[in-house]
Amino acid sequence: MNELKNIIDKNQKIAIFCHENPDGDAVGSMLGLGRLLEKLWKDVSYFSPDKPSKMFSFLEWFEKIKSTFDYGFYNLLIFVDFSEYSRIKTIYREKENYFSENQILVFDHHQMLNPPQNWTVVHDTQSTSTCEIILENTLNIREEYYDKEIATCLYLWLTTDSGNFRYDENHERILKNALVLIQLWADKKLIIDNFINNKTLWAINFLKILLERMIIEWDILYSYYDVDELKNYNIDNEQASYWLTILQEIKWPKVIMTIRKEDHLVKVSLRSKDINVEKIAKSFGGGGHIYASWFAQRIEENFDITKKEIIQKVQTLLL
Ligand SMILES: [Mn+2]
Repeated sequence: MNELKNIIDKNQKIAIFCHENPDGDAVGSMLGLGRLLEKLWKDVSYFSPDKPSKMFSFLEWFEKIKSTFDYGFYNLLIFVDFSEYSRIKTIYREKENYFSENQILVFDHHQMLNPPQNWTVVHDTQSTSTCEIILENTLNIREEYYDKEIATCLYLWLTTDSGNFRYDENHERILKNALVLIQLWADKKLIIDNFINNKTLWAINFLKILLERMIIEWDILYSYYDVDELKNYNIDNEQASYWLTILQEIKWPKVIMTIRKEDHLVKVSLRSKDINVEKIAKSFGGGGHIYASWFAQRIEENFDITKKEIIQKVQTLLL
């Protein structure tokens, strides 16, 4: 893509943003792309609306990610893994004009509605990750700058979002790209050791709570928590929601969910092996992937009532 090459060549001072509550795809694509740009002698800054989970802190350059933005001078702003201002709302709301006055480059795989005039978009909803889009669109123009660290960052999505090749449909494309990253010396062991095989006893104790609260209703299995509880276990949101991967290993339920209270919102993550949970999530105004999706609902009265309403609605959608 020549347009992409031109934009990168022309602009020196660059700020990269990921979405709030960043997942592996967001952190991996931000740090991987950022390192590639720094190797091209660009001046790169990294911003996240909130502090990324310490689960990703093993990545080199993780500490470069700042959670307050300076609204200073940049030639180019890059958005990775999101294409709606609502996903960087704490940064956006402070100075909305700033974003309409700057040149913006977007890498994303989520559904996108009419991008504004000042955006250049590298977009593929068929792709399961932004890491993959970045790899496919930059390796061909800048292969000589790729190194082990870039490949390791971009590999992160395969362990996190793709769950080590468990959640996705497009096996050929994913495995091909995994091979490309491995040939570029992506450190798969570093990621597995630090992301999978590293649970603290605190985190396991929290899993115990989730299992105790587990409820089975018809074809739905769910558990729930309040994010305020997490500080008792010394874990963050990303570490807590990781346990959904254990619940989803249970054989029979059609839909597996974790329901968490976060201030005045209820946030729901859905998993399935054979039901399109993306459709369910969309009917609540959320989104995601076919077998892994999420949505949020506002609490009107209290957490229990909202939780109950959500379960009932999901049940009717399953009929
Ligand atoms: Mn993503």
